[in-house]
Amino acid sequence: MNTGILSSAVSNEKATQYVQEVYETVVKRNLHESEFHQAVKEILECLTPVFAKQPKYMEAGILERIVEPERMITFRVPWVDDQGKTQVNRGFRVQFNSAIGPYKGGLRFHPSVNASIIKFLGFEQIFKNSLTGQPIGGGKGGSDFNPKGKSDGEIMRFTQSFMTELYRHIGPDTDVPAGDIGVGAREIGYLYGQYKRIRGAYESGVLTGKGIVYGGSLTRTEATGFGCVYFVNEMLKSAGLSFEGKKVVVSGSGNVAIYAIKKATQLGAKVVACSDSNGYIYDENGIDLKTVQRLKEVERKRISDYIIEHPTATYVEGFNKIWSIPCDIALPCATQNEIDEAAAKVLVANGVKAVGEGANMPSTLEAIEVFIQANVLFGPAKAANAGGVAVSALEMAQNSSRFAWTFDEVDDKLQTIMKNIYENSMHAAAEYGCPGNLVVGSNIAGFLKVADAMLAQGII
Ligand code: NDP
Ligand code: 2IT
Repeated sequence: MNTGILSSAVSNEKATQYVQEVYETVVKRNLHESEFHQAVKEILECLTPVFAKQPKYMEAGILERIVEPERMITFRVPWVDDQGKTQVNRGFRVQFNSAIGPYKGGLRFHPSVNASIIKFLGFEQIFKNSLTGQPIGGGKGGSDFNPKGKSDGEIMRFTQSFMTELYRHIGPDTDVPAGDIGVGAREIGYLYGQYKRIRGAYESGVLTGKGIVYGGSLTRTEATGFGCVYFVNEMLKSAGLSFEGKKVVVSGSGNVAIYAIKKATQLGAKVVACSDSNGYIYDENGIDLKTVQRLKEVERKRISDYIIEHPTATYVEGFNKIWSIPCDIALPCATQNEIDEAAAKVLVANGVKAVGEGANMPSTLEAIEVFIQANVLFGPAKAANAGGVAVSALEMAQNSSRFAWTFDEVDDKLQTIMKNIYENSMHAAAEYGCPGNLVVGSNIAGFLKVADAMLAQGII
């Protein structure tokens, strides 16, 4: 299972064999779940030096347990469309690991959602949440429901039906969902309303990403995109660089992409391109974010409409063609596996200096290897996009205290958290023999806290 991510780390035969055996069991037990296999493979390989140095984790079977979700829930979601026809979707919630806190992680509504996607996201979430330094376990959920082209009424009826089953599995101290692809402020509002109605209690902390008027946190909307840029800024600083004057390409045009574009621009960069699942826009004057926000957040239109208002910009059809644009900094903020080996090679050939993953697992294992071999500053997803869930945990803290912080207070905390994640990951990478490798460092730093909690809590 050698992916090439772990070039110089200290390992030994016993640790390598242990990791290999656990990986093979995961593949056998979760047949055809390629995204889940990919996420497990990356993490397990990076952990080999930990088992070599500290066999106690092997002896307690931490790995065998951590790759198996504590619970995986699947359920029917029936709803009636605007034509009066009955529709049925499948709902999921994986409650992966609660060693350090209640399960925490978003909900994704997208037709591609299946058990593999939910499990890869839930598995990543364990280590990401641990990295934030906050007391949150790992979970994820969603549905294969496609929100595109649906009326507000259809979205509400589907979402209410989804919560009518989900409510019995979640709670402020058990499992706290939030948004992800296809689940934003509107969906969280409907989900919260239905939960409150069924439970008959105002449990603010059961969901995060709520509207400000009913218990949401300032800066949560911005947190993932801002946090990703703060993280990349730390990487750039270490190399004596900054965002000032840099040419940036951001994929996607959803929640993460929009606020990554905003912060990168505030720090002096020029963001020349962004995309949706159909194609990308290129504007050499720098993307006009107000137009993108109105098109995607309010009118829910295609990104191609940008050129109607900005005729000097160009639109190119095709999902991941955006990586052929020469840039200094690439921020993939759309979806998994959007940068493959070929795209990574083109980015490197075009002189990319830094890549910050705003999306979850946007680079394939082969693409990551290309970046690492080329000494590109590489910020892996579970570190670079942890700002969203970190501010979600701050939202939970505010809900528990029945108190709200200002935008700047939350933003300051977010900046500190992103800096800590960077430093802790760099430290772990150096300690385990891969200095500067943030993929190895973030996996190890995220793992150790969860593993120690699992050790302390016995075989459960
Ligand atoms: P949104 O739904 O707001 O936006 C998603 C964007 O990515 C849209 O531009 C969408 O295009 C595009 N996209 C989605 N799925 C695909 C696909 N299968 N193929 C091509 N393009 C696609 O989601 P978010 O911005 O919230 O999420 C983006 C990424 O960031 C995801 O990987 C998510 O897991 C991750 N993330 C999100 C966090 C958050 O707080 N929201 C936190 C941490 C990570 P289109 O409009 O055409 O669908
Ligand atoms: O992938 C992620 O970290 C998210 N979608 C955010 C999760 C959260 O609970 O805020």
